Amino acid sequence: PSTIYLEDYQPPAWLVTHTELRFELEEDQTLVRAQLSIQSNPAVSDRRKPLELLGDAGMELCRLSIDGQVLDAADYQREAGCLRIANVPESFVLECVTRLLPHENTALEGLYKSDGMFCTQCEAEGFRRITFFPDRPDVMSIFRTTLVADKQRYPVLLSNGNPVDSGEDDEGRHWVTWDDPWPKPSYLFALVAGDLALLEDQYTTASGREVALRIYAERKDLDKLDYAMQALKDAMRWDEDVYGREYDLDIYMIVAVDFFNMGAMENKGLNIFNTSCVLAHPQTTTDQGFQRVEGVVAHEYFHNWSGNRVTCRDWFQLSLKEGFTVFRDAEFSADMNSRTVKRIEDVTLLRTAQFAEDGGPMAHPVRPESYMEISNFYTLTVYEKGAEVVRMLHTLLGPELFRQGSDLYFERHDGQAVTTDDFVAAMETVSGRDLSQFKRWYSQAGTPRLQVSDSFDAATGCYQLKVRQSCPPSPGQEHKQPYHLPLAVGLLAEDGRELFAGLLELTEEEQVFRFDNISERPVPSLLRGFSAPVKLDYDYTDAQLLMLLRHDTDGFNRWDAGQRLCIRLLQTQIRNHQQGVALSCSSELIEAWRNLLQDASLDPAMLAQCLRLPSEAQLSELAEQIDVSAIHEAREFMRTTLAQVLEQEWLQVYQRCDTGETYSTDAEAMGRRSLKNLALAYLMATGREPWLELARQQYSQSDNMTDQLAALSLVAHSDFRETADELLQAFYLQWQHESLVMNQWLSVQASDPSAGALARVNQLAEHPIFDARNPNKLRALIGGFCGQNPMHFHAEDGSGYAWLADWILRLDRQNPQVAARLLTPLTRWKRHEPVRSALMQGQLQRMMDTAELSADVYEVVSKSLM
Ligand code: B3K
Ligand code: ZN
Repeated sequence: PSTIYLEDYQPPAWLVTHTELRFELEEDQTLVRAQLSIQSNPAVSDRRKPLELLGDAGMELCRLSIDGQVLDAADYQREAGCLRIANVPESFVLECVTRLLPHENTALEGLYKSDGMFCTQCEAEGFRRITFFPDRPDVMSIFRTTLVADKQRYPVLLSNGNPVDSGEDDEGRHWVTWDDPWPKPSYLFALVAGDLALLEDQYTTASGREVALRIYAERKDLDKLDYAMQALKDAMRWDEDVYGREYDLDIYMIVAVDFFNMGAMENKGLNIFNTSCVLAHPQTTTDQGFQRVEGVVAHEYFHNWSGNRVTCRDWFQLSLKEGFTVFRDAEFSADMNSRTVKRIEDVTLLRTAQFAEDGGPMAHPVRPESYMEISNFYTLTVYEKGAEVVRMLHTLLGPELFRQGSDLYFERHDGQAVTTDDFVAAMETVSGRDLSQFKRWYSQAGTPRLQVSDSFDAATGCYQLKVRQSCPPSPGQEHKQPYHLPLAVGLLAEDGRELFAGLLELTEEEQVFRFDNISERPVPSLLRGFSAPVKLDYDYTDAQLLMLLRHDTDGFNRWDAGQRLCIRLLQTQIRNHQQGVALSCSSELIEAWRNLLQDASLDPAMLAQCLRLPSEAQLSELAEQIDVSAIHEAREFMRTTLAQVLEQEWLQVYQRCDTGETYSTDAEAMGRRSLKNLALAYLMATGREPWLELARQQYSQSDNMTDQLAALSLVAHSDFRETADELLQAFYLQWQHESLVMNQWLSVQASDPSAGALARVNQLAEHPIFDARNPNKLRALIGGFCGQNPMHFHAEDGSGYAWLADWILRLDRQNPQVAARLLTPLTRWKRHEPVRSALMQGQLQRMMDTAELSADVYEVVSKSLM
């Protein structure tokens, strides 16, 4: 596979003003007739360039004509992925007929079938699997689409925009024509054909436009659509209130499909969603699931402006729409639920997975400079770090200027395909600030580190903070320039009084900030709210962290102080384990936790966050060199100790939160459930029988999936094997017809740390509910084992690594995108201790030596081995 570079970007020589498509959808084939109104791009001087259309090498071309004149094979050249026609007029209509085999499309890109219905996924480069087209986001076209299909099998025929015509013939087929008035890139094209049930609602926009809201799903899932509908209406209102953005078509549609490579897709007016991100019902969906549905529905809706009306010039600019939209959906969720808890969750993901990506072989800037396969760049860096970059702009400018900047951005670029520079330029215009140094966040990869030290002169009342910033090398970037970043800081007195709160701006490699009239030596509360995506070192004493945990006025930093303390203690125990020293747990931590547990005034959701130990994945990210067993043993030791010593307190918390209320998804009820289930987890960690009974009772008496699944997974992961098998079997019998619940059943077992895990996952792979063509099932089983079961995936004999490599090689022929994604755990091989590191490398090498890897897997494997 070849590498594409940002610096090679050239504007398109040819534009497509109108695109007319006709799909004849049949069981054994689909014929696509495309009529493209093409004209040379007036902005590009070299008009004699040949016309180049992109089209997948495997796609069958049946007919090609220009202005009605059929071309024969001598009139064009077709080579790997490209169709070239020389000597075309300045403007013309190209007609092209292709034959597709959607039922054989297992890559789930382009037109494919999911459980008997037709659907599409075109971002990033799927449209070229449907017809020949300049399939790049800076070619925007007006689409008119006709779908023809058997009326009985496919009563519902959908595409972007509004239905403008329909009819039927006397052979049982019917057709519908859809018109989308907004010019759009081909990646936003979509169609759906199937036998679907519908939940309908209405929304009136701020300016009075009536919008029909339609969510389609299989009939059996009709009762699981209300929550998504409410989330959609909330998101529409929020975008009007917070960004002044209204919806711009008469219909907004969401379709739920079971076979989908990612979460969802923002196709204009016709979002297509993974069922896991739209279906929600208290009995089958956990609280986390509900929140994901709310967040993803909002995310895709927000793309209508940040992505669709203003889109990306090229795929290097992906974070222009993704980073901004993730920031928007995070703020929406923060407004709908608990702001601090949402922030804690997002930062935990960033610190665990994005920091790991930043420190690994696939590290890339928020705006990458090159790629082999763009699908590999839908990453935590582009999405989550990209959102942090937008958040920093919001922090630096303040909410009012930021809003002015976003208004200007949408106004300047409506209907255009633009760059991250254009986004920042709008922010510069409204603020009058020079953000050129800030833009290094887009071009430099790696996680910056801040080293902070301080001094206090009691005689003069002068306190100084010295901040040094650095950023480690990343592939292709040896040396980094200093970043411009907002550092939110508070200074607290010993008794918790706040002596100062404000925002510092860091621009130099080393900078000293001076505070006068400080009455006593303060404890600094640094990087409040995680104001920049960096690692921060300051040499806190345990006592200072305990003080911050008790008194910090910044909720995020209160939590973070507790985490820092735990991490430090855990790191000591990891070392002890490695050196054969007996493990111990500090009495200060136990007392601090006892205080937290007894303080009934604390918000349960926050309390649950504070009492959760950092995950093994996060401890791995922080380790100099990853020692999977030492990390596991140290964390288990700490967990069990806290469980045993505070057993009575955990029970009281459990009882306090077990209110018997009927299920509701409001933030407080969710907070109580999360604390209750955390308490149950600690009780179970004592290994004592009464708590098994309590868990079993919760399992059988709960009226919702959150409590049921929490109890199930605690029992399933315990040493009480008999009860574990019993509940797993009961759960299976109860939910075998709910595909999404069965995914949970698979992941609970795949992540079970008890002996024999590999044999268990192998058995599950043969189970009738498992389907190796369904990405959700693959993520549950393979992702669950390799990502959630470290002790077994990293078994010392290398069996886990070989198992994953076997799967990757098998899946690569079927679905390269999913295969490349599942590969992630192996890419971290250099970070592990020598024995495992060599075993992981061995499996990567084995894949590398296999002929015919997809571009997706090849890119990840080859870069990992470099
Ligand atoms: N834009 C899509 C992601 C498409 C991924 C293609 N491999 C979903 C989203 O971010 O909203
Ligand atoms: Zn997105």
